[in-house]
Amino acid sequence: MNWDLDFCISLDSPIMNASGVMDTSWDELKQLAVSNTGAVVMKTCTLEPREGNPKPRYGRFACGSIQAMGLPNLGYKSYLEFAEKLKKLGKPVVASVFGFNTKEYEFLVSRFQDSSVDAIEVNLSCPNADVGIPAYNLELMDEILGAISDLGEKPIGLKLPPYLTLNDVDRMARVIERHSVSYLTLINSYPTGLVIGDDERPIIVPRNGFGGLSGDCIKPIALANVAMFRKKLRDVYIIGVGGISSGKDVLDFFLVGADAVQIGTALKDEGISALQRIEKEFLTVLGDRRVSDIKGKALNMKYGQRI
Ligand code: RRO
Repeated sequence: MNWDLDFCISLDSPIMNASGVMDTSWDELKQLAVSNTGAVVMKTCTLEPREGNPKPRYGRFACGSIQAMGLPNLGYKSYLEFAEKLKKLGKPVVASVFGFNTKEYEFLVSRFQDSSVDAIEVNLSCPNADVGIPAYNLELMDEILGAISDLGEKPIGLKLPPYLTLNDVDRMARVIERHSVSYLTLINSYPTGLVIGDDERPIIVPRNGFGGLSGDCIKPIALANVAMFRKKLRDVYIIGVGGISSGKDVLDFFLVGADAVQIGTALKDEGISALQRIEKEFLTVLGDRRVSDIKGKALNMKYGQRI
C-alpha cells in the first residue's frame, strides 16, 4: 500500500498503537510486530522496573476509559533488548521514556539514541507520576529539552498533555521551537477525571479514584490540540491520538493537520484486530484521495509547503 506519507521516519502505515496499550511485555510487543501497526510503539519505560499502582487501575465507562496505571514497565534495559529483537521482525520501533527528573530524561534518551529504535517518544505528560506533569511547566520543559534534544541522530518526539487555550499552546510552541524536536504526539490522557460506578464508589482504586481520561470523551480535545499546534508549529510533524476508533476518526485528525495517528482505547477494547479494521475503514472514507490531499483541509492549510 502506497500511503503517500510524510513523516520523520518511514512508517508501514499512518495508524499505529498508542504507547501504553498492548506494549509492555515481549508477548504483547511480538503481536504488534506482526500486526497492521505502522510502527511498534513501546510502553513508556523508566530507569527501574515498576509494578505500577494497585488494581483495579483501569476502568471503562460509556464514553471513554479512566486509568491510573502508575507507569508499570519492565525498566529501560528490557526495552533496549526488545527493540533489538523487534527490529528483526521488520517494523519501525519507537521507544517511550519517562524521567523523574531532567538527569533521568537525559540518561534514558542517550541510551535509546545508542539503540536499535527508529525514534524516541519522550513522555512529558504522564498524569500518574507523583512528580507532576513536566509539560505544564515552561521552564522545566526548556531545561529537559535542552538536555535531550541533541544527544544523537534519532528523531525525538514529545508526548504532550492537552492544553486548554491557544495562548498555552503558543507559549509551549515557543519553547519547543528552540530545540531539535521532530514530532509531537498529541495528546496523552486528559490528566484528571473521576468516574463513579454502580456501587457508588470510584471505578478505579489508586489515587482516590482520580485518573487519566481517554477514548471518545477526549476526541474533541485531542483534535483541538492537534489543530492548535499545527497552526503554531508548521515544521514539526504531529501524531494525533485520543478517541480514535473508526476510519472517520482517523480522517478527522488528518483534516486538522496530523501526519499520523495512534490508537489506544479501541486497541484495549478490541485487541489487535482494531488496527486492521480502522485502517480498512479509513481507506474507505479516504476514497481515491491521497493522504496529502486531505491534511489540514478542515483548517484551510496548504500542505507540502511546510513553512
Ligand atoms: O502508566 C501510566 O499511568 C500512564 C502513562 Br506512563 C501515560 O503516559 N499516560 C497515562 O495516562 N498513564
